Amino acid sequence: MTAIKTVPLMERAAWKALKSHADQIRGRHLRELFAEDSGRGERLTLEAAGLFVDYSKNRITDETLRLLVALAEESGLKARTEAMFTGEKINITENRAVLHVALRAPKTEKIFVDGEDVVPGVHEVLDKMAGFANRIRSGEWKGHTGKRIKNVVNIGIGGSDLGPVMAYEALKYYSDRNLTFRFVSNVDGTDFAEAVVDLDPEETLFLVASKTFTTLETMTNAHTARDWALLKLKDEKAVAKHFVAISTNAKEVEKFGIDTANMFGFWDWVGGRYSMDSAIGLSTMIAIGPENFSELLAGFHAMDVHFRTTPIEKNIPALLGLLTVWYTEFFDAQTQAVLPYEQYLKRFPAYLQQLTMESNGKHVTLDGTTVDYQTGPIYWGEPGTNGQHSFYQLIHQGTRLIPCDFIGFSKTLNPLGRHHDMLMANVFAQAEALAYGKTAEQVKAEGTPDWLVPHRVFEGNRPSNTILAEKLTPRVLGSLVALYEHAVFTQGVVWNIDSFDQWGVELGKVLATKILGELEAKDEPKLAHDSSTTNLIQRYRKTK
Ligand code: G6Q
Repeated sequence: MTAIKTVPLMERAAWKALKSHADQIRGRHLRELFAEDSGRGERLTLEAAGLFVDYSKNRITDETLRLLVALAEESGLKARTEAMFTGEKINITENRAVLHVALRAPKTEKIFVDGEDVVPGVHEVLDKMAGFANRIRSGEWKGHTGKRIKNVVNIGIGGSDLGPVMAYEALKYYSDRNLTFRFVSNVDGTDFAEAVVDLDPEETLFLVASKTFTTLETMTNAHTARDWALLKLKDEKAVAKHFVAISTNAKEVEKFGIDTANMFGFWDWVGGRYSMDSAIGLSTMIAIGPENFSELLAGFHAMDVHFRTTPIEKNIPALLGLLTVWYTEFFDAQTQAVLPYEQYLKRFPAYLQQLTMESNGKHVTLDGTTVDYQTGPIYWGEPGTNGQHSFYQLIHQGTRLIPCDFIGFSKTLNPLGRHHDMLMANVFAQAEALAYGKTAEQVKAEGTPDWLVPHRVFEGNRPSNTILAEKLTPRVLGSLVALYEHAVFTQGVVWNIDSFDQWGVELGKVLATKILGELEAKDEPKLAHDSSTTNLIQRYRKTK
């Protein structure tokens, strides 16, 4: 990759300036910042790719923004962005390009990896997926016994599961309701057992989604699915009609017994957590149809173009990424809440957890030096208004600073009386209350007895972004996911880490293997663990 000269974070001029600037800002209240500038709520907003973002309720001034932009520039954000978009191997620890942006590039674009334009291959797979999805949706594709496919079960884990589940739930409104979709990820047999409990193998299609096609959980579930299907279908030939693979590993797919004609490929430059718009999205395409899937890709692409071409000060993903850096480094924020006021986005926070935490949960810089600052915060959340009745208490009155992203829509997909206005009233009220709080004077003026006043005071000054779109459509979902993808990228550039490897996940893939042998051994195994692990293994062996 291009050698981009990176000065250690804390030695960058903009960082030093931000550090002393933060000392002044910490003492300022959002109430004052709004009072000083009546246009703040209109000025500190941006709009692109179908999303309107109000970032005025952040503990920032124009000077903060100027310094954060300077930090991004000094960190080489623009050059690193170009390196990603042009297929340089920016995932240095795996020596891979990082090209999820190619998955949604129009046919006319050219993106080269090792001298080869990857865009035609992307569209070839998309066309193949569309042909297949249409055959399932129309009933043309029949199961082994001639019955129509009514159930689609995606078997995958991590990046091969979270995107498909999230997208299916998010876009359920647009899905074919004659088809049932299930998602099996956990190696806990309960996951598989419950997913198929009411399904007929003759009408069920399994999508085995695994980039490597070696992941223990997925392969175990896929073999169990094969046994389950063959128990009724009683003919090996049935596998071809009831199993397709989504993978980069044709050899392993063949070994499993899936005809590679029924394999949908992708490439090593697509990271698992960045793969929902690759063939990994086949379940999404079957659910919502190829046209809606193209809309989803168009939304991703619109945000890609915005991110690549817009100056940092007007660039939504860059600014949101920088704000996360601001709170993580200078306000000790440990977490970031994502609060969609949209029931269809119920899996969005879980999806984002992987995207953000697997990407930026790193402790060394690109050159292997241990960082002397914080990196990726913990992302979490639940849909509103549910969360308001549980954990919001801590956000309002707890001792920690938790920046929040509120996500809402002007129009609901399910208009029912006053429901939607009530929902949206809560978004605006929560963000306002977090920013403004309630002073002791206000509480007293309400007639609260003195002893109760401290309990009812809300400090306020709690930052949030509000992201609004007109309606939850496939296109808007694409823009929203791409917004977070590029915000995460921006953070990673400032922190100078590899946002695209996942050695922690790789570790998990091998850790259990040794112990599995010990759990299953017929004779008492010789255990060489610590006394706690040994004791637990022995207890399990006795009681299993
Ligand atoms: C994603 C991670 C991880 C991965 C799963 C599944 O970025 O690498 O979540 O997606 O471990 O891997 P396979 O698709 O290879 O089965």
